[in-house]
Amino acid sequence: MLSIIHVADFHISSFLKFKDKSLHDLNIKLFKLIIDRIIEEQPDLVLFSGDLFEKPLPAKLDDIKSVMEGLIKLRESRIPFYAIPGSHDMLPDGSSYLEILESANLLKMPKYTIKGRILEIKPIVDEKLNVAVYGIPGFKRNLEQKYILERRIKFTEVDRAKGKSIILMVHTSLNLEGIPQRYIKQSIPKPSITSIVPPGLNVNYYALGHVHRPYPITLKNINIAYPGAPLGRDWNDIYETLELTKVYGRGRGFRKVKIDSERTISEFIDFIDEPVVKELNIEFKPSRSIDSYIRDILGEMRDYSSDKVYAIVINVKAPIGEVNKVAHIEHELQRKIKNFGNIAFHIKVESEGVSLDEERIIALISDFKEINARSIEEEVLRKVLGEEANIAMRILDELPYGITHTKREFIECASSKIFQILAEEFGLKEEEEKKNSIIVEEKPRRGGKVGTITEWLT
Ligand SMILES: [Mn+2]
Repeated sequence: MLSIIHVADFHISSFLKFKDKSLHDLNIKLFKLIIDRIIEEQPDLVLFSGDLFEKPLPAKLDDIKSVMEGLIKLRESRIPFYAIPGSHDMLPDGSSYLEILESANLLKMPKYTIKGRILEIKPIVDEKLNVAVYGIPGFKRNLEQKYILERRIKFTEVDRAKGKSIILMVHTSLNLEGIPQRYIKQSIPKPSITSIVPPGLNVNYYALGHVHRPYPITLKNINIAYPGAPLGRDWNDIYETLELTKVYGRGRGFRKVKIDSERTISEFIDFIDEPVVKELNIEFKPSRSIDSYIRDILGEMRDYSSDKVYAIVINVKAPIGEVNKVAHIEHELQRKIKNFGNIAFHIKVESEGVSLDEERIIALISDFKEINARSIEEEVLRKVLGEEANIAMRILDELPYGITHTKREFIECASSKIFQILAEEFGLKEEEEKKNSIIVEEKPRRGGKVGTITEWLT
């Protein structure tokens, strides 16, 4: 029997705003807690399904150090850590910090290569554990979903993997039954992932990452699951934690997986009880002073223990004329709470049905940016190019992100790719391609008018 701990979405170095510092520090504490818990559990291996860091170039060196120290501890305990990069780990050239950690022997990544239109994935095979682990990383622009939907993924070394326990790690959003609404829009159907597996390979466990809420929460006889994020990356995730505690009476954690020849059992283990998320509701009345609101809020915090981190969601209902008080309250609270060091708060304002929660809007846009950039681009291109938007999208998708390293390489590789695509789309012959390549180089410079793709070609 193979025993596994499945974790994902650490988002180390998130919550970098000064007012969220306690949450940033908590994330590091949780990472260490998880490492210690893993060592206690002594699994055969750890699967990490992407988004180790919030940004591809992590903003705090200290945090990188903490991550390395944790992984060193695992290595000393001889517990292998298999990881794939998530969309947040990936630089535009397709590389990630995980490669540095791999070269320091702190983790192992199932390899992938982009060969033309095909994503080739190669397993890590461990003969002693009798396991083969494949991985599909999370790309920028959700590109992995295109590879999956269009079945452009090739499993290599299938014969070597056959007969072993098979694991497929994927960083993407799947539309699984009962997955929360906030993830549905950007997700792809479940069969799209199960149907890319070549016949003869029986995947024992799909180790997913990207969805921050653990899924499923109570089911155990399931072989496709998200462990969820230990903390998350913004206040949307904090609200989600609140929902987890309120609706399910559960916290966050990881998944314990057991695979034998008969079946796979995987169980969500919640052992994280921080931050303690509290909700305060305040209604603004013209007659009340700012001080009195502050007194009320601080009064609520009086009983908070000093050895736990708290995240307070303050829901403010205010008539439109009173909204200006919110900034004052925020400022005052920050000044007063600073000394505690263990309380982060977030104010949501609702004014006559209009939500003015700036940060929530920004969070939504940034989610949207990450998740739905594709549909925005498509929309814009369709407006500008009409029918030819499809060709433009194809060009964008097939530009050599991830396989070129210098600007020069990129330009050389990109231009030949573009002409190949144009030739295919317009049915041109080689000769004409060459002729047109000259036109494209010269024409856009003149008078600053760039012209459309069809103009270049005619
Ligand atoms: Mn994530």
